[in-house]
Amino acid sequence: GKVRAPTHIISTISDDRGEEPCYAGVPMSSIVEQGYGVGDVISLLWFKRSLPRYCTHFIEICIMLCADHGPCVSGAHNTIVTARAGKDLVSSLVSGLLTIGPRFGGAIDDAARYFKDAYDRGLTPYEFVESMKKKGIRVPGIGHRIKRGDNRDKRVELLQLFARTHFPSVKYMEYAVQVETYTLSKANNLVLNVDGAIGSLFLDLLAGSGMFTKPEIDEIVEIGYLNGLFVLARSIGLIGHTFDQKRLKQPLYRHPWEDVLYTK
Ligand code: Q5B
Repeated sequence: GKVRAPTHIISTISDDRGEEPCYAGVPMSSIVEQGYGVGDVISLLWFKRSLPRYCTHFIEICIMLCADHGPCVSGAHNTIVTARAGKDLVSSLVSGLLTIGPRFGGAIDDAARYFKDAYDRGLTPYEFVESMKKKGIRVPGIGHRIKRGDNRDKRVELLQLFARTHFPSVKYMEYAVQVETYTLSKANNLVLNVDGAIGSLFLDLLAGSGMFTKPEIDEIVEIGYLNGLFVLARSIGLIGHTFDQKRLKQPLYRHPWEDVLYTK
């Protein structure tokens, strides 16, 4: 019989060999006709399945809430400086994206990993936070430059409200809130931040929706899908900052000498 030559690439999420491209087996015409949104498309292309509406709505809320946070945060700052150096859209975008990491916007996966491990092992918030301190690791998803115990992050409150209303269970988020109560007793800036809220709530989505097996959840957390939400969302804002600088015809940026401490 025929022998199939081994392929160089294996792909399982999309297929464009037919009359129309399919995302996880769903043709584009169905996506449009069924009124799917970007949350559904993310579900198909990232998780290879259609998720219930409350889950896709939650994904869309994450995207909308993380789209931008003003010009002063690391990503926007880099993008603005790059655009003002006369670089193109893609260069300006990626220079901002490259700042996303463990301190800025890229703590969602680690927040999910550490909160899941601590909750599943039955650690009290005290045991969890103090064990992290002993290891010299900052608790991912905790702490913010400007948000405080008496000036909470509205995004976190909105995500929590949505989940408490629509999710079958919010056990991981409630655990993260208990961790926050403990960290706030140490310092007023150690609030549950947007990365920690998304990380813990996505654990609740994965565990409570009934759409994922336990090994699938472990794989998603281990591979680290969730920083993708921030990367995707913040790209919207970074593209906006690029257009803004070009529209305003801003000149080359040079940091003022007065704002540098020159020392030997
Ligand atoms: N301390 C976020 O730090 C920040 C601690 C901690 C234990 C912690 C810090 C942190 C974990 C990573 C994380 C996501 C770097 C943040 C985001 C998106 C954003 C951004 C925006 C947007 C802030 C002062 C004292 C020190 C530290 C201790 C701090 N964090 N201890 N666990 N997690 N968090 N990142 O203010 O004794 O003096 O040495 O790394 O979740 O990125 O809006 O800006 O949408 O764009 O620079 O929201 O919390 O504070 O470094 O001076 O620390 O607190 O050990 O103690 P800060 P530091 P000590 S959301």
